[in-house]
Amino acid sequence: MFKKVLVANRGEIALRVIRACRELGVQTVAVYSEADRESLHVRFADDDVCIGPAPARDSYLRIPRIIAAAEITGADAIHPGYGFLAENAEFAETCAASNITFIGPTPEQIRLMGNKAEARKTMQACGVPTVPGTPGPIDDPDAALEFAKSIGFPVIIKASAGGGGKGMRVARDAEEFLRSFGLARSEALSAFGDGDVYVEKYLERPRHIEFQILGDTHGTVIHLGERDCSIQRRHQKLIEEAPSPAMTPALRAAMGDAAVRGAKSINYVGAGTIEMLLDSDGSYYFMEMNTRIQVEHPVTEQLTGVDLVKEQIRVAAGEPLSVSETPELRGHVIECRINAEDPARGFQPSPGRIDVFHPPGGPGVRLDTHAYAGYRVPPYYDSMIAKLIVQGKNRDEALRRMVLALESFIIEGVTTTAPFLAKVLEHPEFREGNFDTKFLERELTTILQQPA
Ligand code: MV4
Repeated sequence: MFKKVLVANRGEIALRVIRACRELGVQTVAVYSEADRESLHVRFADDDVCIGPAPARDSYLRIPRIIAAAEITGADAIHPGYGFLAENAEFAETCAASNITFIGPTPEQIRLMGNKAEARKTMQACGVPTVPGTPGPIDDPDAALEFAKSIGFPVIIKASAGGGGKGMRVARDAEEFLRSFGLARSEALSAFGDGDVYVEKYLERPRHIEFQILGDTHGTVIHLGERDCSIQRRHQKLIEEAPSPAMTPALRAAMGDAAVRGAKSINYVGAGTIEMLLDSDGSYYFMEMNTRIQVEHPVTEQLTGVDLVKEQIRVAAGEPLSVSETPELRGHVIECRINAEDPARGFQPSPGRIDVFHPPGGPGVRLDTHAYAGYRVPPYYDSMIAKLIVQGKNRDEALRRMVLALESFIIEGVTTTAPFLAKVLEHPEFREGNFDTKFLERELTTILQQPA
């Protein structure tokens, strides 16, 4: 096992990783920007190093500074958390070159899945269904248009180097396609330094279903069930739950098999997520693979009883997974991401001092947060201040517990999305489990107009 792990992140995930290290008897190092000096991850770690000014590009994204912090403190491994450098193949390579274990998959696996067109090909090669689309990147507008006509409109143009909704454009006819195609290519080039795009049939109202994967260096790859992440706004997930209300045991077996087959085909090591689209007719397609621990991982932890962050650390140290098959899925789990944002003002960030902080509790309630009374939410990073995770014996009990937990969560000083989330949970279509990736966009004004 490692002696000392450097946590290359901030906020709630840095705390989450420090806790897992503690349980494993591993020492920890926090790195922090000048804006995070007062953060809990700095206080909870055994050692801490300031790595630069507030902007992430000058601190949390600076590879040489993080490597130097590990060397100075004698850390033998680095956990990247999510975001920042978590899916940066060059960072994983630099760790290896410095004799530091990167807690995650190999640089090759990160790079392969980071290219969404290559990831599609890899999945097709092992029989995982993908949305009908071009065999790879396509650069000639006329050839691309001919292809779009052959599969039929609407289509979606996606950047190979994109992902998570960045660099996507939907086209509903030939004229719009030609306009969007050129724009998509130049946007991809300026955003990612790679102008490659590919074209897929656009599914109008799919559900976003993702499978949690764990692999070890001994050849075991398993899935831990799905999460339904269809409740999103501008590609930011707001609510995640498991099991998916759209799932059946037979569909889970088929989709889970496909996810494991895909991960096995690249000898995947560590925690990863296979994102799929589930169409209203029950057909499902691989969309992309995330090679990191995800924000919503606690949903799966509560449903299965498996500590995913401890598994990541064990696997990186060469140990076998502590579970060899999909565990029993226990009841129903929902997660709400609580952001310091004002829904009434277009979800504008609401940074500042949290004056009062009274967290909810009770049976089946978990709160992953770095916030406390007196904490100042900095304006430099994403605005998530807490993840509220609630479990019940079934979906109805989990929903009731979540509404009560949101209503009894007292936060003063910053505006949060908690009251908005409670209203989403009370929407009749959400209650019925009848929603898709377009639900929030469609119902936003109705929900905003509801009284609290
Ligand atoms: C799609 C799609 C429909 N058809 N691809 C969004 C994130 C990125 N992983 C890919 N995404 C999508 N890809 C095809 N062929 C729908 C989404 C999608 C989405 C699209 C528009 C608005 C919100 C969305 C939420 C989830 C997924």
